Amino acid sequence: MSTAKLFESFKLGPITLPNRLVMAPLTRNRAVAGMVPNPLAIEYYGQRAGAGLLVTEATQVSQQGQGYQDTPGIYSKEQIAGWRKVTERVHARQGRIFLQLWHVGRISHTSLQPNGGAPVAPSAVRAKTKTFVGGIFTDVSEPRALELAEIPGIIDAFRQGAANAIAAGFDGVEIHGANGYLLDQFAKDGANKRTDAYGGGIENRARLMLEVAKAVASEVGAERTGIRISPVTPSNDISDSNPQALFDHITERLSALRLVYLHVVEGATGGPRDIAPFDYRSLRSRFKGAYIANNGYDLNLANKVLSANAADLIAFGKLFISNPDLVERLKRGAPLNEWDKATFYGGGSKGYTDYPTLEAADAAE
Ligand code: 8OZ
Repeated sequence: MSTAKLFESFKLGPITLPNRLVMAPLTRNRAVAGMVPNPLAIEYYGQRAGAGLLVTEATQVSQQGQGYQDTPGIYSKEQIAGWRKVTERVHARQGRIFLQLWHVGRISHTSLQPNGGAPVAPSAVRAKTKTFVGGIFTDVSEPRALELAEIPGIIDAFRQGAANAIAAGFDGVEIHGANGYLLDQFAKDGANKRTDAYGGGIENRARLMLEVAKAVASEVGAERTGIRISPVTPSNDISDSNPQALFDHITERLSALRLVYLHVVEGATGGPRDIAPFDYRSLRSRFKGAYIANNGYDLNLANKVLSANAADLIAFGKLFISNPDLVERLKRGAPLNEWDKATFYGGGSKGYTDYPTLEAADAAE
């Protein structure tokens, strides 16, 4: 039985996590009519309640914020009621869960948008990437630039989404500022060509992410507000000419807002950690709250980074898909189930709620 740092408790704002493992946000495309979470999500998240903290799959704050088929929302009464059943199950199993607030920006398709309109973006620059709609991968649609007068509405959708999440029983929210979606599009100069207060230099490009963070924190409390960033990921055709300066600035401002955690995708999301030079310690030292490290961690790297005090918590993605009892397995040095990529996105219980726990596997022998 391991007594490594990964299995020590941690105080995250008002809540105490029994261990340092976070289940990363994972898109699963199983929402039902009205973009309500699938009833199976109750069992899926409930099975994983042993994580120090669960972060839900990315959840759009408005219809405009949706970019893929069957991703859940947090803007209707039915969605809130669906999520309430999830938080009740997780809490009944002594778990803790944050909801990830999402707006995809230009990574969308007209078929998902209100009245079949164009997806919105900082600038009318189409991403060279695909989305998943109507059961197939297809090019994202040509976006239109948001008008200055529309920006308060975007901030308000995040604020309302956060309020709705708390109404649904979540312990807090994570703002999705990563992976080439709307807030990352505004921050990075590969996608943001604006000439108003939201474009140009670093302060202007960072503005929307910081205004959203401030609005969400004032709605639900900074001690219940985390944020996820991915400084150098090329996901969704995003890029920036000087990510270090940009994210040093963003991190200082997020720290001043006293957000409870900074969740950092180190390297290319789901890919190489060393895709581009970046000093993550610079973010760690600038941020007063908790630092969650993510991307390609295993038990050894996690313990090494925690021991060096380079992070407080470690987020695991794919390993949590295939191992509902990941904490127990790592603690005992038990074998891990392999994940099945074919059932990541869409479908039913297969590859979702049917991965066995150690206990179930032992009982079956
Ligand atoms: C995989 C498929 C679709 C969306 C992200 C929300 O990368 C996602 C996502 C991941 O943050």
